[in-house]
Amino acid sequence: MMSRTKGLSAGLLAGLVAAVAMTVTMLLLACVGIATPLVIIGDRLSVFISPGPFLSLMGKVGGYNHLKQLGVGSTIAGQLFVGAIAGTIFGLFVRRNFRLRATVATISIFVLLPIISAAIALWPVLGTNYRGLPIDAARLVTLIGLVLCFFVFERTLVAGFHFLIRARSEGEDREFSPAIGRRALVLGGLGLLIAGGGGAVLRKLYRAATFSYDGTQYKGGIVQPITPNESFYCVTKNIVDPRVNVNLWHLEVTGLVQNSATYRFQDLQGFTAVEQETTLMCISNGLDAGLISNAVWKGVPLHDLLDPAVPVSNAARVRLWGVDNYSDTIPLEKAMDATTLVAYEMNGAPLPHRHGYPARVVVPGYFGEKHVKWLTRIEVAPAEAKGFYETQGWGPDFIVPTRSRIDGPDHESSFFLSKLAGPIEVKGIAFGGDRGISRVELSFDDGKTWDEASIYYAGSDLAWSLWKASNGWTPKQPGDYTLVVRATDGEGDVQEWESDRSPFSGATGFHKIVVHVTA
Ligand SMILES: Nc1nc2c(c(=O)[nH]1)N[C@H]1C(S)=C(S)[C@@H](COP(=O)(O)O)O[C@H]1N2
Ligand SMILES: [Mo]
Repeated sequence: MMSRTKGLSAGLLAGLVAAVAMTVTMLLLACVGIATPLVIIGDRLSVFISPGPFLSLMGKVGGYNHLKQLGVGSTIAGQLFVGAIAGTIFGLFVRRNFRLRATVATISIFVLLPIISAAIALWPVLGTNYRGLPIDAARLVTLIGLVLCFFVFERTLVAGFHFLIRARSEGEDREFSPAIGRRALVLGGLGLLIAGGGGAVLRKLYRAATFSYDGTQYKGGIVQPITPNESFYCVTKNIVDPRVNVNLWHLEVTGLVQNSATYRFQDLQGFTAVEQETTLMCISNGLDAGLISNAVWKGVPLHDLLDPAVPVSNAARVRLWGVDNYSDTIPLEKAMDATTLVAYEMNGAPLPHRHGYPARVVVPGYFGEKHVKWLTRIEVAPAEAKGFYETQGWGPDFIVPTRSRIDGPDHESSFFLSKLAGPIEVKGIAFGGDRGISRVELSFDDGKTWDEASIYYAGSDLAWSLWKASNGWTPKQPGDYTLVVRATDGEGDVQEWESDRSPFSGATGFHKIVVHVTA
């Protein structure tokens, strides 16, 4: 029997190296779009964090991107830690009976047991695939990937441990310590080499990650009636977004329907297409923020896919699934609305990857979350069905309230009366969900008096309008001016601050800016 310390340290080192090898396997799988615990653990856990703590956590770590990095980082650290502990226990145990090549036992403990626990714990998120495999196939592929990862762990642990203690197992007691020391160096070096390779893969993934564009805003002087695709605001829950291979991709219509169906991309293009200008806005868009953009979408009305499926009598909602395992629900009635689309083109181009290629949902008048990207399943569901953010506790109201924003001049900007060549241009946007915009007013005295602004671009009823101060703005005297804008929607309702609205149903109120005018 080898000494306790030797069993312990050999196990610890072998376990650590095995965990490194397993983590690198996961990174390689991630490169080909297979879901691994590195990212789906975060997806699995985030539904348990309600929006309040979620936002404050996000604030503490410095934003969504940092939260995502923290998630991956702690998963990797956790895996290395658990691997090292498992290796140590293995070492302590095997030192008593290491002559046993305990393959059945080690496979049971380090492959079967983890795969069963992972399958149970991660079941709801296993159907994730970043190349666009349909959900059931994705679940199988994710499980196979997990088996591979655990197998790499088990084989590396056993081989590493036996490599370290070989001198002893050959029955040679003398010079055991120097031999194990040298072998430890070799194994540790190998571990570092694998970790280095993993670092290279990690950097490659980092470049492909969403950190560079998640949270992109569209506001200020650059705002045009139609947002160019490259500038369209962007929000994603993912660390690396899907890059769907359209040949692997399917669109399923299932759930509470009489006829389930599966469509390929060409089938979608075979339906009569509609083109529709629609503005999207994120539920977390602040009063002055730019998580809002406008595009012309082309696609198939959702009801053309739901009609032939024939929803059954207890059908009440439609749950829309992305290949990234994101989901959200809309009322069946809204799904049947002629303007709710499965869109595959954006401003005349195929959907860009980050905006949901090959197809996304467009649900006019509802917050951005409902516009599910990388759509792969349309599930007709009962009334209690909930999506990703709904489970977190966002809502209960997902209908966009009327909002408006001043895009110019900038907040806290200064003007010299003496240097003004002409009136100051004051302009911005107004958005009334799917109700349109009928009027925009502007105040230069913090809402005491209001002037009519002119709408110089009236979008469709599903889109924003662009407005400006009719004759520009010529301040009469120096001072600090508070500019406020308010819009009236197509139904005649004036934008207001809704004091009783849940803080997780989107902000209401008015965008104000302060402008300094000096002599
Ligand atoms: N599949 C999937 N769809 C998704 C999301 C996501 O993370 N995954 N994010 C949602 C959110 S919160 C918003 S605001 C919009 C943003 O769409 P955009 O990035 O095309 O502007 O997509 C929604 N659809
Ligand atoms: Mo969003």
